Amino acid sequence: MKTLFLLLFFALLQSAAAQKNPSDIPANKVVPSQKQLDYQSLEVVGFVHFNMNTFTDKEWGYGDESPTLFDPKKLDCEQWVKAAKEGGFKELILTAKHHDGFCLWPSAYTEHSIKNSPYKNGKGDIVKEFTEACAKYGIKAGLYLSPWDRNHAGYGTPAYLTYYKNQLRELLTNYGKLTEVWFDGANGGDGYYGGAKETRKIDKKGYYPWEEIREIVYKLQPGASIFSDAGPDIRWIGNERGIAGETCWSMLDRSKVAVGDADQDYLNTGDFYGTSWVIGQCDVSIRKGWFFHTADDETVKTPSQLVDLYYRSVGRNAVFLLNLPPNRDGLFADKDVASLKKFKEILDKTFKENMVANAKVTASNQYSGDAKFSPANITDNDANSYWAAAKDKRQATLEMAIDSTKKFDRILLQEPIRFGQRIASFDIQLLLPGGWQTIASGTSIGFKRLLRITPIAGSKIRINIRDANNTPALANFGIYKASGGDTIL
Ligand code: FUL
Repeated sequence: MKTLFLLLFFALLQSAAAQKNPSDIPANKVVPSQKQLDYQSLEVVGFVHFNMNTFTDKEWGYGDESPTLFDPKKLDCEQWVKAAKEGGFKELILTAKHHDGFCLWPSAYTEHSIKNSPYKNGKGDIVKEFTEACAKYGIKAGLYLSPWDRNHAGYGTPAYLTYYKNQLRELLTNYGKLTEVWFDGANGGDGYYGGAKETRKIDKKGYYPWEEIREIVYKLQPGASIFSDAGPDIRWIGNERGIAGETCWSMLDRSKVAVGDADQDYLNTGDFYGTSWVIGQCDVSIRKGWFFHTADDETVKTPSQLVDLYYRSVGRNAVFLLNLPPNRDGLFADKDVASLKKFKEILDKTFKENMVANAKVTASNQYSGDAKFSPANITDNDANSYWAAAKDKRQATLEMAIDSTKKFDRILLQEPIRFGQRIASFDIQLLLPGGWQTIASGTSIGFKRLLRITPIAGSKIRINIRDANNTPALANFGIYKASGGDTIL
């Protein structure tokens, strides 16, 4: 009797809890992993192209450069990390080995490394200094290990693949926690190759054992995301200008892409029908080249140019990967550092005040009467809470009153992407004295969509969701006034 009573009591408790916390909307078939959700929320990450090319003034070394040329006199990885942090960067990725094959760590598998350079009399290890500096300042660390190696005699044969995997294991084992491993698809063919000095063509689809390489990464660094043209976690956005497609799906059909052999337009927009979740990453350099060249000093991107790129990358559902190349001393140049700092200041200022924070929102329909799906959730500045439309609906409108005396020119929308990327088409409308007017339109939203318009004010704003691949849902909505420096439309 007593047991029965207890059982009944717990059953009642459970059902009360269920009502308090009704189940979420059903997720799409294609959703991000927790690792991808975490990665996407980093928004801005940095590349550090620093290696032999820094000393030879090249972009692609041939592979015959003498290690004695590598000699950064004032190298300070903490300076890099501090500057990146001040710029709002959440991760840095170092080129441990670029195409010329020179290694920034004393690899046991080659003499073509820092151990034969004057740097710290051959006792240095820049991968170590870098990863330790990242850990010290709480910034995530990633590594780039070029698959193409113009120094190695065995490049193109199975011997090189063994070498490559050994190097990968060294990097993944000896340097603490990594959050990203970057696999470059570039391959120009010719090189030194141990003195052969010839052109070597590899079978783009068959040479590298990508499946095995991925297993090595996941086994040794389960927290690391893998970047390549083909993902699987993060994909190239298809250009080196830092710009995602106006329409940018995180979904991709991975059978259509291969490392070093992918349709750039396809990567740029992703695939509405894609069967895998692969985050778009927009890489671009703060200077003309990927490596530091004094001749590029005038090309350092201004803070407003960087802000513009933020809108075209993060604001289009991708991650912004900005390259910051240290100079020959081994330091970021002052001009680059100043640009980064201002970049963050501008963005912080623009997005400081959401003019619809905590606004009362009404929706044309709602998933259920429960507060869990309430339209109020889109203005609560919490990316986890969300509004969802009624089951089986693909369209909805959400409306709120706004201060008609205050102009705004930036609009933010976020989907709760843990349920998949759903919204395919939307308009933003404003109530003006003459009636409703469409002030912005878009297709995909995803993790974050930012729209820039000329300053305008109205008495009500409406989000008109026109199409979706499942019950549409929104996590956040905001309108803002751009700050000084945030000027490019
Ligand atoms: C390219 C490389 O060839 C460039 O040198 C640079 O590393 C860039 C990020 O990727 O494919």
